[in-house]
Amino acid sequence: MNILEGITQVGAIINTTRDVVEALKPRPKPVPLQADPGAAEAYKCAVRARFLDELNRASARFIELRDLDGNGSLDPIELEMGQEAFARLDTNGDGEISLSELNQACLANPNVLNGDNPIVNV
Ligand SMILES: [Ca+2]
Ligand SMILES: [Ca+2]
Repeated sequence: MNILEGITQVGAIINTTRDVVEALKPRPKPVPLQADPGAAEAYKCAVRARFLDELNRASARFIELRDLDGNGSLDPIELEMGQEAFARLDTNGDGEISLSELNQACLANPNVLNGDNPIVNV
């Protein structure tokens, strides 16, 4: 081995040692991802707002389809339901189911708009 080869080998050993030392350096531990409570709450609010918006549109459409006299609300005949069941939905007792009352009924029973006689089971 001549001097030049010796220097090259020493240089390679130094480089390898440097790489090993670098690889063995302690690394900062990754910070575990944590849920941002503010973001989670904002997401929940957005989902609820969208749900309520969809519910409101579905209820409005339901009333539109059944509102035979066009007064914007539903009476027992338009709903095809008995007085007892109707009275449970008619929370203000005015003899009509408003959009708000229908929304409340749907929130209490998500299946309220299903089927041919939708509010029977409320
Ligand atoms: Ca009506
Ligand atoms: Ca009412």
